Amino acid sequence: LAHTQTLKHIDQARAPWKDHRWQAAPLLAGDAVPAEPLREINPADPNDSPGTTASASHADVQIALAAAAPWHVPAAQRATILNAAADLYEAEFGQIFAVLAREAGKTLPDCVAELREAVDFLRYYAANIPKRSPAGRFTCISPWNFPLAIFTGQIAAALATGNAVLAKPAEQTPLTAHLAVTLLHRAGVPREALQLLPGAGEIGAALTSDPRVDGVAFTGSTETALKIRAAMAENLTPGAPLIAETGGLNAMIVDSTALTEQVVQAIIESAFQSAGQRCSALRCLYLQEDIATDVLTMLQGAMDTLRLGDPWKIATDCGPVIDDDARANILAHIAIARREGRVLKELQLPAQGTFVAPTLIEVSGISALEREIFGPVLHVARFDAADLDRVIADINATGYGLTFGLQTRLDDRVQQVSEAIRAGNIYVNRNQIGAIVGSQPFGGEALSGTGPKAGGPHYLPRFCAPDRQQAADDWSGAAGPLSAPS
Ligand code: UN1
Repeated sequence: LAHTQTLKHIDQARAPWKDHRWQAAPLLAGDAVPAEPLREINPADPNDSPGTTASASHADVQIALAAAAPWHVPAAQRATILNAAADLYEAEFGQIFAVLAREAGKTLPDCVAELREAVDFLRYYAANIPKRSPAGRFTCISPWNFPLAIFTGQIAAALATGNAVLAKPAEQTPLTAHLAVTLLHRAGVPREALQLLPGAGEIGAALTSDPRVDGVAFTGSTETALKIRAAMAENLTPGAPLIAETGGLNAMIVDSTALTEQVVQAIIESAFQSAGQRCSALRCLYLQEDIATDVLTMLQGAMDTLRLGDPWKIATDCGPVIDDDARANILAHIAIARREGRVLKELQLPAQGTFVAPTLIEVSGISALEREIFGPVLHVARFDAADLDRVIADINATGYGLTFGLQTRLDDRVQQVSEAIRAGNIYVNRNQIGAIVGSQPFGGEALSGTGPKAGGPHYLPRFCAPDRQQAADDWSGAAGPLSAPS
């Protein structure tokens, strides 16, 4: 009953925002150059527009860079203001859930998780400010898949340490970003310390290749991270930090001692929650031969119970993918598998909206995947106990190292496999999405990111003025951040 009442409460808080039109525009410490606003579309319903966006221009980038000023107040005052912003986020949960659903296609459980994570970032960083000077001007470039949590996490880290932030949200989710920045300003963050520049990749490029920028936080594709690193090396002061969280090709190994019902639940959540649009999501499932047929039967049964549809509906498990381009990209991949007769299961699609049906595809192994498929597509391979070392080698050979899941009841195997797998986050006997700020910091290795992990103790120091020797060591790339696999 308590649960039902909570849902009713959420529903009531969201209701006034069902037909609201939000507006996104540059929020600068100066006057922006007016631009023609473009209409945004709800990915679940092409007839619904959540609002309009006026993008930032190159002139706006110049205005923002000239006006940016580090947040020179005592750390305790910054902490008070970031905590006040967290309070405002919580108070505005109805509006936040509504914009997340209508702009990003987020289901209610995803909205709850996203607000929780954003608030946790604000409070965690506010409570852990190091006694060091800020880097200076920090560009934060965030992805559409966590338009509130990752957007807020980057900004909160840069602000907590006293930087001036230039925030470039994903092109697909400017409305959520605009609302977030409005709340941060209302809580007391000065405009000079936090400016918003919605726009396409070229705005991000301008904000990462100007010598006035002292550091960059980026979450998105590995390809873009490599371009940013090159642009920074050419234009920025040597040692300027790049904190990148990028893609993954994440695997889970299930051995024959695992608890099968628990495994099926963990697989469903890891592969299909958020319509598979998390960089942490499970892409390739390895089942030990002895139990593979049983697990696959249960998994397909569990997929049948997934409710695919309007994310505004409380019962929906799986919403749309972000836009037409994303859908076309995923469907092209499924089409190849279908032609090769490898599709084991595919659900029915809703009549409209940019949906991709949760799909199960058989593969020989992870090396058959050429790229990260960012959607509700799960690949499954079988392995024999004697092949475990080869499976681990294949997973490491992808060059990525973001998340990894292991399901087993053998303690020795937990030890052995987690030492052998290269991944930033290894999860044992649970799902492999949903890192927790403070207790499970999130980040990748190798092609999956530079570290340090967000929501962990080493993150904030990277937003501070580097000590020169440390900076030289970092930049030499000795640890191989974003290096290609050897
Ligand atoms: C991402 O998908 O870009 O562990 C990051 C999770 C999230 C982080 C995912 N907190 O699912």
